[in-house]
Amino acid sequence: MLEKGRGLRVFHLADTHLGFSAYRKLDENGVNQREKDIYTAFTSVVDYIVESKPDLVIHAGDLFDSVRPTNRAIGVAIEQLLRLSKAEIPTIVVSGNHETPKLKETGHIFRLFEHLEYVYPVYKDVEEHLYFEVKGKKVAVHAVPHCREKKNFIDALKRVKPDDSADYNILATHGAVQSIREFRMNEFNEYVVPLSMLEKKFDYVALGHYHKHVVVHDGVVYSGSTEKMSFLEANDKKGAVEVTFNPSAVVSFLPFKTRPMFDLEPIDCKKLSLKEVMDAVQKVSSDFDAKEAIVRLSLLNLDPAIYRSIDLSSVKSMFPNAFHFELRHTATDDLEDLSTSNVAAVGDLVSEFERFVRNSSYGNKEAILELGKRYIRDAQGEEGDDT
Ligand SMILES: [Mn+2]
Repeated sequence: MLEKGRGLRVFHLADTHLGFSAYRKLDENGVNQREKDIYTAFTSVVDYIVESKPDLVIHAGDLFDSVRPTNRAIGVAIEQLLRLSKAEIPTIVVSGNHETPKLKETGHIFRLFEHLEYVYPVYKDVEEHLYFEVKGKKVAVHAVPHCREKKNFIDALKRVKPDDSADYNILATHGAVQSIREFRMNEFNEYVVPLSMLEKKFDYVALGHYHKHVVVHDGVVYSGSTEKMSFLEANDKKGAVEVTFNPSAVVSFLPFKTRPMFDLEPIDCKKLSLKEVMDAVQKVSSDFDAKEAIVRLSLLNLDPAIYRSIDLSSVKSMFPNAFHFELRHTATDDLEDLSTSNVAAVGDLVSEFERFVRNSSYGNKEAILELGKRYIRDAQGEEGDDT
């Protein structure tokens, strides 16, 4: 052992979405400012990695926001991966659903990384097993990329298992862990990772896809994204995960600074006159600091006639320092995507379901439970059973 008392250290990040852009603000060169925020978030994390020199870096997918990133996004990716390469830090980059082409002939952008020393792109529609020697220990990283066909992904997940000859076994993949709680991003091409995968006793499972940092089980972790891609993420802390093995995985989340984003408490406009609505908005705007922030305000139960008479530019002018301000309104008190779900650790799907039903106000709980459990087991038989 070269460094006594210091075990394996792995840095885990995901969902950097290079190339993502939003809103209308441009910088002095005409580049979308939100796109630059996304680059800055990734670069700050790389700054930290180069400084802290972990033994391994795992990027668990969606490095890029799209299958055909712009020259600028590709430039940022290469520049930052080169820094890791020059620092001689082995970096595994697993393909996610955003960058995986549906058609083989499109070709995969990750091919560009093939010749970067210390960089290991995993994108060929099949699992790869990468071995590293760290301080006299054998570390196996089993990486399952997003695949063009769902079946290839599931089959690859079924095949991978810990290698008994290795001191540490790490699984790295990209998808929504099967659960009643939401680990889906509601994207048309996302795949579900069967829970049975997580029972295979890997020392650590590095997940990408879900944008909020969550420890799903002991050592089964979403690092979360490095920036916020929607208002659903407004209350999330963004960053990455540092894992030390002593010998089991000890996970610490490292928050990084991102542009502030506020999804403000909605104003209930029921029975309010136009003036009262405007006064309420004025009050909200004076209650917090919108400086350089992305801000959304929702007006509930707003009479359509009143909405038509609101002067939108004067509402906007109440948030003069905001980086971006948007107003949305409904005639009811229903805002579908209003909840920012607080996802906690989950058990297996059946027990999650059971807890959910027991805590509900349904009448015939036993009948629902019996039926639901049967459906779940059937579905797991299709997707998740690796017997
Ligand atoms: Mn994804």
